[in-house]
Amino acid sequence: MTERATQRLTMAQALLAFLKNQYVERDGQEQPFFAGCFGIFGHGNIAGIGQALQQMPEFRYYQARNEQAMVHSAAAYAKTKNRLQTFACTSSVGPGATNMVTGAALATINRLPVLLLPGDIFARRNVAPVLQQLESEHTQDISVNDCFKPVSRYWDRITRPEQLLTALPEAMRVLTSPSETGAVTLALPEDVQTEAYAYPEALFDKRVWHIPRNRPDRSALEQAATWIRNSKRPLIVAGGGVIYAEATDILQQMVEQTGIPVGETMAGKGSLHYASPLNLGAIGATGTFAANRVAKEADLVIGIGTRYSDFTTSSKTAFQHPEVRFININVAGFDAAKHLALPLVGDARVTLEELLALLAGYSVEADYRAQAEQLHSEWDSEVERTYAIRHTPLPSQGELIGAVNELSASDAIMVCAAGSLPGDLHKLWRARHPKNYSLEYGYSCMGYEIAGGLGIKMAAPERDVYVMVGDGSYLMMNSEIVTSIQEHYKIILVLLDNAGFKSIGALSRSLGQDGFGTRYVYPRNDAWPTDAAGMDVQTLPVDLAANARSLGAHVLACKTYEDFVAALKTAQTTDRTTVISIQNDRYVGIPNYEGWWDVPVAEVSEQPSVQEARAEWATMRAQERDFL
Ligand SMILES: Cc1ncc(C[n+]2csc(CCOP(=O)(O)OP(=O)(O)O)c2C)c(N)n1
Ligand SMILES: [Mg+2]
Repeated sequence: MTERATQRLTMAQALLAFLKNQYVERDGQEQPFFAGCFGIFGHGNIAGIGQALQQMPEFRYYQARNEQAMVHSAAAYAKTKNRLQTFACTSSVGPGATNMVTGAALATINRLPVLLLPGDIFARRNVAPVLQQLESEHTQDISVNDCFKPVSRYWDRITRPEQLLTALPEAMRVLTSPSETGAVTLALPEDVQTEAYAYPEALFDKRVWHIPRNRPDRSALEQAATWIRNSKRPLIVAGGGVIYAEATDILQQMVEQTGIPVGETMAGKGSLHYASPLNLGAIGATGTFAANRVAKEADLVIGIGTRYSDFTTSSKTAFQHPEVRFININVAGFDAAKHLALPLVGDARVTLEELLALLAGYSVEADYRAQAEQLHSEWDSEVERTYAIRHTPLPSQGELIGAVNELSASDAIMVCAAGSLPGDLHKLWRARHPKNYSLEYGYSCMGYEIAGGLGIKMAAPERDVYVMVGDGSYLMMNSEIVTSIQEHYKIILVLLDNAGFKSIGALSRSLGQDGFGTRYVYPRNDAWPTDAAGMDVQTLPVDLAANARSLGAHVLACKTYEDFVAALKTAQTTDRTTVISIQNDRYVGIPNYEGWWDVPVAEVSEQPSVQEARAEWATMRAQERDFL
């Protein structure tokens, strides 16, 4: 037997030495898969991963403020890099670890690769309970890190150093798989991280993971072409997969050649330039009247890279043609099969190339194309109208969105995640390139915005990054302003303060509940003032501009639309993270344009407003389709 070459390293050192040598390649372009490691140290990782990072400065360590935030930064980075590069994230045991669970869920829902390395309780157990250990009287084989199982696409616990030899290739397979990717969690007991093992040298060889562009089944493709040729009113629903697969050019070619109009999902917005005459804009609950009218009568829906969330389908009410059927192009068989579609399981770009070749000479009827183009231009006028509103004394959100859109460079990236902004932006933002509109709407996680903006800026330092964030999200997590200052990644933060939850306030009113629990005001007589209290409320003594300033940001506080425009121009010239704060009106909303979202209303209530809302809900609920 030949003796294999080995290297004696701690488990943590071996893990990082492996990660450093992992590369990916797509379309012949190769790059390292990991850009470094975010981390917050405690006893659960300082002597293991911490020591290894210290010893390996070429695998760059980034200090974060909050473990949840660092996972958001990593996910946003991966999103911007079309999932071809990401970060590892190291935490201590216990609270540091469980802080990452929300980030893991977000990454997995959005199909974004992140590698999570939570510290874990001692494998040798004799000193238990270690500080922060949650014990179980039924088993010693459990820790809080088991919480990562449902939110990870691959989960493992490394209880012996040599288990890395089998765990790491699996972790990489999942992280680099377009269909399986998401959070990968390797729980690392704090003692095992520091233990040495003679690792085979081959573990540290440079390894290049090919990212495939899989092609769908040929007969399914031919059938899809026949279905398209036979349809009268086909509609494309463009999802995030179009952008990740870099299929935007071929999509545009397909649209021009066939005349099939396009509605865009939250993740898919930017698939086509907003001015493209067959781009009907946002589809679904937060959609445009253009996309929603065409969806209603479509007899064939071609979903590309979409998971058909309830926002996209208006809770299954968007597609009302009695014979409507679906063709789904998706790397994941799971998504391709939704709505009992004809599944084209494959990469969006190569699938569209093959499909387009089969559609040579085909185009929709001229009337249909003209109708779609007409709707596109009517919608564009509606955006224009909304951008031009000058509401006083407090500006409207629509005009502020318009200002950011019009004053930002066309290659900038706008980031958002939760609140009333995503719906308004989905409708109103004029996306000028595939990365212009970066919404996290899979998990719609309040607190993602600033951390996400940082990750995006790290992925695209040459571009301006505009983080649009509500006061609620800002209060939930603004800590990464500090990291952005520390690492000299400048983000421009547009903070829209409406003293509470404008979005959930409006939702609450639509359910007959009068905004209960959604205003940032003092309780009165031990009760919550609803919207009925009007201005007769005591507001909170909170100064978010001062808060941002205290974290080291440059702050521009504005009152009027004119101040805001001036601040946007100034923000482009500052040397560090800049916060533009402005109050806006809780009650001036962007209308619903023929979309719907199923939020069930209480079946029993003493309030007539709730009873009415329930009756209205029941009529819409009846329109939900099964697609069998
Ligand atoms: C972590 C998290 N908690 C709760 C929610 C539910 N939620 C959605 S929007 C929202 C209010 C957001 O407030 P703000 O950021 O001020 O935005 P606004 O609605 O005022 O535009 C809440 C509580 C969420 N999306 N994420
Ligand atoms: Mg708010």
